[in-house]
Amino acid sequence: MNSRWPQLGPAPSGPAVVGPAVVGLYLITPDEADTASLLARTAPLLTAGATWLQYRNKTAGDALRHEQATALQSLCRQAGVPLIVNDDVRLAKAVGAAGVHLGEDDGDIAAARVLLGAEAIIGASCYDRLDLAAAAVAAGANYVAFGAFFPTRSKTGTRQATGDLLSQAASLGVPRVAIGGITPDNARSLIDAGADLVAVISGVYDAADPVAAVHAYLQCFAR
Ligand code: TZP
Ligand code: MG
Repeated sequence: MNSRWPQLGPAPSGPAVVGPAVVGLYLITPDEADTASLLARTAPLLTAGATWLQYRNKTAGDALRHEQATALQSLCRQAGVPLIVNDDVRLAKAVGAAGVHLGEDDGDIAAARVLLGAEAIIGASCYDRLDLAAAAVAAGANYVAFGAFFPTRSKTGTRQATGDLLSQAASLGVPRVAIGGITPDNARSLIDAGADLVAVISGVYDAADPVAAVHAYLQCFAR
């Protein structure tokens, strides 16, 4: 049983033992070169109610990524929000992040579990494929992400995911994350299809009022 994040469920390499209970907004950082600005933009969004924060920066070099991940880890610890590092399990380990998010070219999930330990949050990009999600959970992932669901300008070369993937993935017993072009206006359709978390970059960070945008996403989960 996962003691630090008990709601996440699965044994590191076995079937889920607790149902998915994490819900809400999975906020992902934009490519921001200015660390002070990144922190200033992100801090109020954590206070506003983001469930998890993912540090993602596709344009920064190693030194800047380390600086930013370290700073965000401090911010997240203060806010009580788990920080998940995109792409890089060694960076996640180095800064003491809560977990890592791995795509199909980012390394082995089982190896990440060994490096980060049983309590880490390890998520996998599964694009438009249920078989990848099943394999990820079998390897020790404790959430799976599908997308893109809608057109996005934040990533190129995305694959089109559909809502039935979210409902089919319920049997995996881990939280299901939906990503890609999600707005407060279309999030509800994905939540209704089974998304436990909606992962968002531009819908929050590019909003005229990012804190209000966080609230609008969270409102989509209200029944
Ligand atoms: N993976 C699939 S779509 C996407 C990622 C990282 C980008 C999501 O960004 P946005 O701005 O919320 O569409
Ligand atoms: Mg990746």
